[in-house]
Amino acid sequence: MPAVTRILLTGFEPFLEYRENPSALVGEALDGTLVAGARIHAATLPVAYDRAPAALFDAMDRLRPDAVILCGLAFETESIRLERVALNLDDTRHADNDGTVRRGRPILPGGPVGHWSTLPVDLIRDRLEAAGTPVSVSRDAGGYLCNHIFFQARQRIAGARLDIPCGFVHLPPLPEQVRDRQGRTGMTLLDQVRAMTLLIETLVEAAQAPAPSPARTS
Ligand code: PCA
Repeated sequence: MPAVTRILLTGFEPFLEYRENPSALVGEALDGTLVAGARIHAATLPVAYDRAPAALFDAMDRLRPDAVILCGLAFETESIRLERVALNLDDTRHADNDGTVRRGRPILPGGPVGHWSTLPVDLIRDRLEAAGTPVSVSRDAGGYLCNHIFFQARQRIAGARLDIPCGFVHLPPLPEQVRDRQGRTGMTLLDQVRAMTLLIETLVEAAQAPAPSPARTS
């Protein structure tokens, strides 16, 4: 993995009944800051199948980042949820912010079934766990906009043969968003920002680590 000095960090605008989206707020908090020597550039994407990819590609073209970290809200989770795979599939009954519903539809007909995250997912989980941050690893990012943009980003990076890590992180709701839900706590914005900072530090350090030397044969 080449050195990481410029990171594109994306979040999403509010959607459905969620009036605030912590992913955009985390981006706003980290925008312009330096984390482990890498400059963070945040962008907030529309929750719309027809508009989100153009907004992402525009930010990628302008910035030419050496890592892309995509974030969104998963209302049902209580942890920082690292996604392993982006599927070539839009599949949910929920409408996007333009009123579009997509069910059982490939994002790129004829394209690959999916793409792996190229973030060091297991290393990040271990580091967050060691720091006492609630963290989980999930197989895929669902069938809505988060999976959609994850697939689009990875497809573009793979298609252009860019050697830049890219992955998706689902964030839990804020405490005030789950106040009336029994047994739920949510996660404060400060804790989410701290968790994302540690995630970015882990990524930057992993990119700096020397490549393993070839095995000796003698
Ligand atoms: N979460 C949704 C889309 C936007 C967001 O923040 C999702 O999980 O697909």
